[in-house]
This record gives sequence, structure tokens and C-alpha cells, in this order.
Amino acid sequence: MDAAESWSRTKWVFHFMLIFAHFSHLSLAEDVKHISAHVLYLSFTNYLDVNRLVANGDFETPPSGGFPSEAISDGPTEIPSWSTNGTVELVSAGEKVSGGMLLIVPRGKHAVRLGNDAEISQEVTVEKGSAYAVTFSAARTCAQMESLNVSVPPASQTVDLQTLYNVQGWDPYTISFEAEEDKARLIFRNPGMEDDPECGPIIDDIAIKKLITPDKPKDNAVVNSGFEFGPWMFQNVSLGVLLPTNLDEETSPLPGWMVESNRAVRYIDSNHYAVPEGKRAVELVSGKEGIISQMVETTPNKLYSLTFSLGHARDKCKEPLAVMAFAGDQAQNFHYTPDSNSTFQVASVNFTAKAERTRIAFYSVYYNTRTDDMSSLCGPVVDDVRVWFSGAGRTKVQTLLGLGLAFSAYLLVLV
Ligand SMILES: [Ca+2]
Repeated sequence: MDAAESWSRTKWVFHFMLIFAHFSHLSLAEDVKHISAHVLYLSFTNYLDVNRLVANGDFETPPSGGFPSEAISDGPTEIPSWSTNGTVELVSAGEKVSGGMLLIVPRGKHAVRLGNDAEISQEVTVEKGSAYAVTFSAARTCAQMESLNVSVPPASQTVDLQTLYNVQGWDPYTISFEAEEDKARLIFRNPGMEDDPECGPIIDDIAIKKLITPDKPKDNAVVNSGFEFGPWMFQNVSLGVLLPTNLDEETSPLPGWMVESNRAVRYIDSNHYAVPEGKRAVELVSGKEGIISQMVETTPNKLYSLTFSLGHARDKCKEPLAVMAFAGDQAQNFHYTPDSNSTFQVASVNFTAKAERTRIAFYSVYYNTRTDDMSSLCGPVVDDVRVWFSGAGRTKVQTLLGLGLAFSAYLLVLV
């Protein structure tokens, strides 16, 4: 059992104690609904604890000699829990790079910068055959082309850091891999060869999460239709997580879905954004260059409906917002025009399946930015994607779903 796991267990015990303490104050006469709410709370916190930072994933653990100060900079830096190769520096918030630009440390006080061809790596304990998502924050330091190679051999993915998705200068990203053994080596490498050795990506907050692919519901051909299953998101980070292209990968950090374009889409949470359904959704932030898709099982020559929620993330994104939705050979453009007080509307496309698998896909028609800074990228939100035989009894299902959601919301309010 590693440190993170034992920490996770400790938290479990703590939650139990909290609940026990709470129950000891409840009289038997009190409604059973309190118990249900706490069970829900318990399962939810356990769900969160499965996800974790890797050892010293935030680079806040001091090296044996303390954090390097600016005065003593040369020479290799020891980074607790990590192996390094090449010029890897522990950097501190407030430091300046050449040209006087302030160094960006995504969170906390420290992060690492990878020099030309430099890498850091760590062995992580995983379950053979399971898929994992790795979430990390990355910032570029100079204006040059910057990218970061993240690998868990034999899987390897190069993440483009060229596009600045928001004015804070850093973003959380995620990639996924399938564990071939019970141990995996997680490697971050700067493949660049810049003239200025101070140029090179800064990385921080490295977390790993085992991915669960949800079962496909009976009345919907779309897997992970509400985007509720996906990579780790830090509770107090408001930037969402960028899903870079994973066209060539066998796994996806967003089970069922594929980002098949060279720009990213943003995975968002209801703590920081307006989400049409559940706790997670995707925001299409890259115009026509950010395409999310899925191949769904269909029966040839049957008539189907693709429905989805089209929303505004309430992130000050400048309208108009619109998506292009594809279902088989159908493509339809939808502008965001919700009823008052709602942050989303439901859109649908009818299509006749031509094969046993049909591609559904979405991209943003416009390139949108936020009204407050005019440069952070944003766009329409897509959620609750459904594909089913059209003409099937939908109303009953919708009513039941509505009741279920209302009940869950009621329980959450009680917590
Ligand atoms: Ca959702």
C-alpha cells in the first residue's frame, strides 16, 4: 500500500467517523432520508478518493537540501519521488525568466521546468489491463513552439502547448493509457530543442485516475452519454481539463469519446461552469478544429434520433454560440437560443442508419472568446447525448429520468 492509498484510507475512516458522529446526534424518529443522503455522500467521497496526485505530483515536497534558491541554481536538482534526465529545474512562483517575463507556476509555490530533451519520470502502481487518465497542468514559457511528450511505454502522446486556451497562461490537460503491467513508468519529456535553454514547458499537479467505462443504457446507443465518466479534475481549479487529440490512441480519457482534431476540447465540471445534466460536460473551445465524436452501434436502415443538450457554460463566453452536429450522413447547425432562465436547450437530428456503426460528432461553428479578457477560448457546451430509434416511447423515459434527477437533487440539497 503506497502513501497515497493509505491517505485515501485515512480519509475513508475520517468520513465514517464524521457520519457516525452525525448519526449519534440523530434521534430514531428522524426521517430515513437523512441516512440516504449520507450514503450518497459517502459513495461520492469514495469515488473522489480513487483519484489522486502521484507521489510529489505537485512538486511541493522539499528536496533534502531545501528548494533551490535563485543564487544557487546550477547543478542537478533532486526532485523527491521523481527520476530526472537532462536539465530539470524546480521553479518557484515569482521567479523571472529571461526577458523579465514572470514564470508561471500553475498551483502552489513550486513546479518543474523541463529543458531541451529533459525528462522526469516516476513508477506508478496500476492494475494490469485497466485504463487510466493522467491529468497534469502545463504552461509554456516562451513564444516558441512548445510541446510535451507524455508517455507510459509503449503508449506515447505529444501534447501541443502552442495554443493558449486562457489568459492565465496554463491549463490542465489529460491523456490516457492502458496498463500492460501492474507497474507503469510515467514519463514527461520536453521533445524541444530551443536556442534559449530557459524556454521549456513547466509542469505541475500530476494526478492519475483509473477510468471506468460505464455500461450502455438500454434506450441509448451512446456510451458515457452525459460525460460523467472522465479524467480527474481538481476541485478548486476553475479551468476545466483540456482533452487533446486522441485519434490514434486506443484509450480515451473520456471513455467512449474521441477528440479527432488537432485542437483540444474542454472537459468542464458543475462546480465552476453551468452543466446541462449531471456534474460534467464538454465545452467546444476550438471552433471547427475541436471535434468530439463517437461511433455508436446502429441497425442499418432504421430511423434514429440524435438528441443532445446545447448549452452556455456561464463562463462569460461571447455569443453567438452554435454547434454543428453530425449523425451518419446528416449534418445540422444549431444556434444557442435557450428559453429565458435556462442555460441549455435540447436539439435533435434525425437520421437513417446506413451501417452497424454510425459516427456522431460535434464541433463549434464559431471561434468564441470570453467577454472579460477577449482572449480565453470558450464555446458551446454539449451534454446528454442520446441516440435511439425514433418513434420509441420517449416521454415515459423522460418523466422517469426527470423524477430520478429531482430526487437526487433533493438528496444533494440535504447534504
Ligand atoms: Ca453531464
